[in-house]
Amino acid sequence: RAVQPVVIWLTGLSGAGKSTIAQALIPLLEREGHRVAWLDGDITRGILPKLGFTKADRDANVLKTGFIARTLETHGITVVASYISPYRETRAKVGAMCRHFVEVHLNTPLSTCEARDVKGLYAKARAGEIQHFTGIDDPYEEPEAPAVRIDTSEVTVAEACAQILAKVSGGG
Ligand code: GGZ
Repeated sequence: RAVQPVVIWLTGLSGAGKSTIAQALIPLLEREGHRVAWLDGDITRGILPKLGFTKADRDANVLKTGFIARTLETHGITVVASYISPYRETRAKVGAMCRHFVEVHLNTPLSTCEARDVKGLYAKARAGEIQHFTGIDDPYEEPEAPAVRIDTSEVTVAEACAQILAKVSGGG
């Protein structure tokens, strides 16, 4: 019997570990029989017209992604989406669109994300070279009741994936 598709939505600050966990999760889901599509903010943002980081642009980015996720889910594809998606209400709209939605909050502390600074963006934001950077001078509204909350400064990638898989297999 085919496994039930699911939309796994990873939200959190830049550097919280969204893309890393998404990539680690995909083969594990595939092993359980899911066909998986990965939608990542940093990649889909390149699709024209290019969106910026105002609330309107972030909402458009997230809602369009939600529509794609829902469409894929309808056709039997499990989706792993990794987006900062900073606005609670917008995430809720996406959650309501999807049939089986698992919200995962990576609540890695800002201090850890900033220390990692993989792309040097936090340094630029602190220097005022980038404006409206999430966590620095732009908001991040934490989920109130996510299916899973993971601080990637405290658990390994494998442990984080296991926690998410437990929710997926358990019906969200
Ligand atoms: C936040 C920014 C910004 C600003 C560029 N604020 O960690 P990254 O680098 O590789 O991925 C982040 C990406 C954010 O895209 P999302 O589509 O996930 O954002 S949202 O859901 O809010 O629409 C980050 C980089 O772009 N980046 N400028 N000002 N992140």
